[in-house]
Amino acid sequence: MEKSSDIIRKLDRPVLTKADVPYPAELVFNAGVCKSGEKYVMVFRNDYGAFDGSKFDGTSLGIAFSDDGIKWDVCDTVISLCEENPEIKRIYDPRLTAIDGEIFICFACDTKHGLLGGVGKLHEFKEIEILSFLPPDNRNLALFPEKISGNYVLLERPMPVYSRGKDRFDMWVCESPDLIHWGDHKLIMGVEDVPFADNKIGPAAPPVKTEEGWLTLFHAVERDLSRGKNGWEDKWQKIYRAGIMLLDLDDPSKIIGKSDKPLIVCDRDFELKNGFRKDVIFPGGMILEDSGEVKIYYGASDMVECLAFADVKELISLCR
Ligand code: BMA
Repeated sequence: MEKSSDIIRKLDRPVLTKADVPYPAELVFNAGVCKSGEKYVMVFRNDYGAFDGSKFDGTSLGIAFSDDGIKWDVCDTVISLCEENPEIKRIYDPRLTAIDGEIFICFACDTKHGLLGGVGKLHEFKEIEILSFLPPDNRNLALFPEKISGNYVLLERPMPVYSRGKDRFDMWVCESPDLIHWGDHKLIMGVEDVPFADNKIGPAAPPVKTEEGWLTLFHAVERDLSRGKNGWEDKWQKIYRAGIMLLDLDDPSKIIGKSDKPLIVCDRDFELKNGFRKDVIFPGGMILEDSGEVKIYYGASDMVECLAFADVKELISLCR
């Protein structure tokens, strides 16, 4: 079986599952994580209710806190939007970024007129004030934890169906003075630049600053047409893996180096067994500790949230 990189040490169980959630929950995955003071904060996706063969009754965003990033307490209320918006069908796949004591949240948003990437501010760990949307179709936004050359910087993944052919989506970056107006969009990396992707790639967790560059996770998707039933649906042909690269500190559209091998793949029973969509690794959170330890939070098989550890120097070496 394919293995994750040798420098990855996985927690021997998921870090969060539906059993930890005090309200109806089925799939608990694709979380965003950041630190707020001494506490770790997690916002996770919960698909709940009955499964009709293609989707669940509903999707909500739950919130949890931890003192060590490993043992989590889930709050008994979910996150809501400050204002109702009849266009919005659901929001999901959150990524959290703490800047100057405030927590910003990027999320995917299904609307009646397309898929949007949203940027918002999290108020009192309860409500999201939506600040801006990237035009459809776009998803997988991740906000850098500080301004670069005076602007906020956002990783994005537009979905150009006509010009690139279906499902051939690449990784981009853009800037904003105020988190509302976005521009100067630049390509960072195409699907063809990742040896373990032939379908699409996309941003994962918000990048982490190191002396040598922005340590940046991404997800990479390969499609295997010989695959049949791999989970709850009749057919699931995609394989999602996590990759790692280093972006230039002053110009994050420039790649300093990247690993040509996957960093994290599904290689544990608890990531694979009974998975909703098997062989999916979808990282949404990365924390660099003072000790040099890096915590990587990732959804596994669209079913549970998991945690892997690595050393920051080893991650950088892998990229170089
Ligand atoms: C992507 C997103 C993620 C999901 C992944 C694998 O397109 O919808 O939420 O984890 O597919 O199913």
